[in-house]
Amino acid sequence: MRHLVKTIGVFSLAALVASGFYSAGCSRPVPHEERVSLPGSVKILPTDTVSELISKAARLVPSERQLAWQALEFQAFVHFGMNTFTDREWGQGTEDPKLFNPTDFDAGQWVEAVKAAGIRGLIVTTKHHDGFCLWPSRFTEHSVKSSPWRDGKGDVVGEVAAACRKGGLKFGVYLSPWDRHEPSYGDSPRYNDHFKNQLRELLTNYGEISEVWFDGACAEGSNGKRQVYDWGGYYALIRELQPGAVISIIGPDARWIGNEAGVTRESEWSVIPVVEAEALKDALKPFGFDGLPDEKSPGGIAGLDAQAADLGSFERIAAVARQSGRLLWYPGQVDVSIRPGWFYHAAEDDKVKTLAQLLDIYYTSVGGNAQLLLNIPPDKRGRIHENDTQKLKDLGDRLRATFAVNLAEGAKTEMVFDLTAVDGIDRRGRATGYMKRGVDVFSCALGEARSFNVAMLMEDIRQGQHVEAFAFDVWDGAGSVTDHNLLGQTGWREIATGTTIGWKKLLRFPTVTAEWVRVRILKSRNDSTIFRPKTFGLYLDPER
Ligand code: FUL
Repeated sequence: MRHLVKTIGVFSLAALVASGFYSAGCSRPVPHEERVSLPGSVKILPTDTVSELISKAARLVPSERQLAWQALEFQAFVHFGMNTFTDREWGQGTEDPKLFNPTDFDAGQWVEAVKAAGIRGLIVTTKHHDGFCLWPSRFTEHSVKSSPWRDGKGDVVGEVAAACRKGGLKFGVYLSPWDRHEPSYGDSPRYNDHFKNQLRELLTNYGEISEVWFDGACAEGSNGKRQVYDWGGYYALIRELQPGAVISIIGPDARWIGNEAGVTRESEWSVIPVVEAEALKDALKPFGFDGLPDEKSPGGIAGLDAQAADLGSFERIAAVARQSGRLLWYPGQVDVSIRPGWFYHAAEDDKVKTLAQLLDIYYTSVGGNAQLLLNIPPDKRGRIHENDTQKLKDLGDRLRATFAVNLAEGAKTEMVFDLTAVDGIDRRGRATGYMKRGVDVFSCALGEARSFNVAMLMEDIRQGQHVEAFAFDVWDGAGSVTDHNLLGQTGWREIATGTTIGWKKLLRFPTVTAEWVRVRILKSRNDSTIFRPKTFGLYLDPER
C-alpha cells in the first residue's frame, strides 16, 4: 500500500472549534496557486485547455455578501398582501385597497414562529404582481395608506423590519417587477423610474436590507404591456444604497434552483458557466460583461436555463467555453411553500406540509449546497396560523435535538493522500489530465464507539467549490485503524456516496455504531477543502 501522509495534522476539533469557523486552524498547507482566487467571475475561452478550465473553476470564490448569505442557510419567505384577503394567488391590480384589513397583525409573532424552526432571515413580499404596496409609498395610492388598517397609518414593512431586528433575524424584501396596477407599467422609462423610486424607499427607510428578491414572473400576453426593465439601473441602485444586499433570482448574486418543490440537483454547483452570446447584458454588468445583446427574456440572468438538469458539470463548462462564456459564482436558493399556495387560503389549513416533508426539504436543500427559503403565509388576522407555527416548532425541535451534539468534536483526525487510487496522475506525481492529485482520505478516530445517523461535510468555499465525488465509510473490522489499514478495503463499510459538497452536504443513513470513520474524496477540481475545523460532523437524529 503506497500512500503519502499528506498532512499528519492530527488535531482536536474541539480545540479548533473554539477558535471559530473561519480561523485557519488546519495545518494543511495550501499550495500557492490556490491562493490566487477569482472573486465573482472569469472568462472561459475555446482556447482554454482542460487544466486551465479546471483551474479557473476551482479558483472562483464567493463575494463577502454571498458568503454571509450562504451562512444563513435557512430563511423565511412571507407572502402577505392583497391576495391574503381576496383568497387568490395572483391579483388583477384592480382590487380595492379597503379589502386589506388584518384584524390582529403581529410581526413579532411571525418572527417568533419562524425562529422556532431555526430560521435566520425573513423576506417579505412588499409588493406582489397586483401592485398593492405593504408600505406607504409616496409614489402610489395603491398601498396600506388607502386601507382601513390602522386608519391608513400602518406600515407592514416597517413593523416587520423592526420585529426582525429585535428578534435577530436578517430582513429582506421581495419586490415584484411585474405590476398589474401601476399605470406607467409598460411605458418603460417611466415605470423604471417609478420602480427605482420604490426601491429607493425600501432601501433607505428600513435599516439594513440583506436581500432583494426579484421575481421573474410576468403573464402579460402578446396584447399585454411590454416593459423593458432597467436591470442594470436597479442593480446599481441596490449596490449604492445597500452594498451588502444579495440580489436574487433575476439578479447576479443567487440563482433560482429551478423548481418550487424544495428539490435540489444531486450535483448542485455554485460555479456556473454561462454562454456570453446568450447573456442578458444588463444583468451581467456586475460581473464585468459588456457589449452583449440586450433584451433577452429574464428567466434568471444570463440566458441561464435555471431548470436545466446540469448547470455546473465539467462537461458543461467545457461546452460553454467552446462558445466563449464566463464562469460565475452563482449559488442556488430553494423557494418552497409550507402550504400548497404562496398566499394564505383557509381551505389549505389542513394541507400544511408534514414534519417528514419539511425534514426532507431541509436535508436536501441546506444539506445539498443551497439556501432554503421556506414560505409561511400569514392569515387574514395578520398572524401565522397555529397549524403552521406548530410545524415550524416541530421542525426546529427535531433539528436542535439532532445537531446539538457533534459526536466528531474532539476526535483525532488525519488527512492522507492515497497514490494507489490516483486518477489522472502519473506515478511521478505529475498531473496527466483532469485530476491534479490523487485521492484524499480524511479519517476520524472518535476515541470510543459512537452511534450516529447523520454526517455533515463542508468545503471551505472561501477557497472555492472543488469536490465532484466522495464516499463515506465506517470501520467494521477487527482491531484498530492504523496507518496500515486506513486506506485499505477490508474492514471498511461504505455508508454513503455523493457528488458535490459545496457549502454543506448532509448525509442521512440508518444508525451505525463505529469508532472510526473516513471520507474518501474520489474526484476533485483541486485539493478538497473540507478539512477545516467545524466542517465535519456526526450526529444522532433521536427519532430516525
Ligand atoms: C412566482 C410568483 O408568480 C408567485 O406568486 C410567488 O411569488 C413565487 C415565489 O414566485 O414567480
